Amino acid sequence: MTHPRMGRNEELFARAQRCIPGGVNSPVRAFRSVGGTPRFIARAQGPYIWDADGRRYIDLVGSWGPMIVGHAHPAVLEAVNRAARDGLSFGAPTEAEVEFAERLLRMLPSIEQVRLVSSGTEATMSAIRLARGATGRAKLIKFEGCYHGHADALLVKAGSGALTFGNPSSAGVPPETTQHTIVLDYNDCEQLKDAFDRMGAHIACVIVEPIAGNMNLVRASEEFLQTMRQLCSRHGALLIFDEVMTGFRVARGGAQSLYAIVPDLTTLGKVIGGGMPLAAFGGRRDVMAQLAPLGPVYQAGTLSGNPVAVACGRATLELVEQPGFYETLAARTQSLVNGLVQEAKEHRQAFTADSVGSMFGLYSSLQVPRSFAQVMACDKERFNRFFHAMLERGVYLAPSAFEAGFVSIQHDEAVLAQVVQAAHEAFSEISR
Ligand code: KE4
Repeated sequence: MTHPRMGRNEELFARAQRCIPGGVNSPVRAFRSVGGTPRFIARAQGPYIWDADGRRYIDLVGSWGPMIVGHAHPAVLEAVNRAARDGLSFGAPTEAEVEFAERLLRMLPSIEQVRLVSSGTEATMSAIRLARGATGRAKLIKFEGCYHGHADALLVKAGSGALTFGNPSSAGVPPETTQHTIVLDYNDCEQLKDAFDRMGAHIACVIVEPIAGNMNLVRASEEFLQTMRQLCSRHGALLIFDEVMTGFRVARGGAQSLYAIVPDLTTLGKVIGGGMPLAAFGGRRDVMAQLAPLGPVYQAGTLSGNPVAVACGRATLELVEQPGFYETLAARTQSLVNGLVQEAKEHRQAFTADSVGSMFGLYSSLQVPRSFAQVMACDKERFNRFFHAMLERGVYLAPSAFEAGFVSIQHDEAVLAQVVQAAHEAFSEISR
């Protein structure tokens, strides 16, 4: 199935670039990694999105994670409309926020208290400030390939040596802002032990994606996370699980339930907002008590706990808590991965795939990567050819070889079979 020449998308992209930097409000949307013109989405429903030319795609990005119940779910829209009719924002506490906070505490027992914010970046930025305030220490450890939003202290690439402090990975971030950020290799226990041996008394926190999704999907080893937990406890540092992507995505209890590790703080976003601006950070009561107005660590937000966003998130979490939701979703995602791997093999294409719950990785490589270096060794050009061959066949993959993909409960077997059929044709095309 090929599509007529693009019209409206190119028109809109040209117009957008005149008034918005790069024509997008978030860089990855610009298709610069895969080339070509980004699709301007006009509407979405269930597993589908439609672009400005009216072309339909099976959506495997799901707004980068939030749309786990599918687009425009009737129950979610009804909840949003009902809340909106009662007003959009009050800048005052509401019962809905209390109920939502109680729901989060019930779903993630490691969270004893929680604060709602409006984006994942705000959640991680606040969690780091809180960790630094609660411990009185400045240093933080993150891992190359993990993304935690765009707060200054986190826009850091690995220094020349593993233990040198991070260098800013963005202009506009003064070196003194990142001088306390140590960047280590993901899944490298020796580097972690070495960092704590040398600086344990100065480390406020370790922040990690317990299953990485921002360098494509890379699973943490049990040993890596257990070592991290032990070292933080021994040295009085706080362990922050950034579950903005994995929370309520990889399992009902997030990645922390899969690894049976109790972090000191957890950050959440995406799924908990159901597509609206809602994120959160929470954890140990003694640590959260350091936050204003109780304690000395300041954090605030005009739209924090916004009633309409909370209604959207609540309706979404009510749906994901239904019996069998995660089991069904994981099984379907596994069947998609199996189908893609099978098609790659049949076409002798060096692709493989992996999934955890309804988050999946598709790698232009013969091995499932377990490190940032292995991800970087993937054949990006080959991925890009496959990406466009799939796009032409009505399947919208993440527009980067280094991003995870997402399946919703509305992607039933018939829809996923269409994805596998498109892959059959796409692999055949790029094999020519
Ligand atoms: P936001 O500020 O984009 O809501 O969340 C930042 C964030 C924090 N932590 C993790 C683990 C995340 O994955 C993210 C955001 N993820 C990207 C997807 N690669 C958002 C997409 C984008 O930047 O447009």
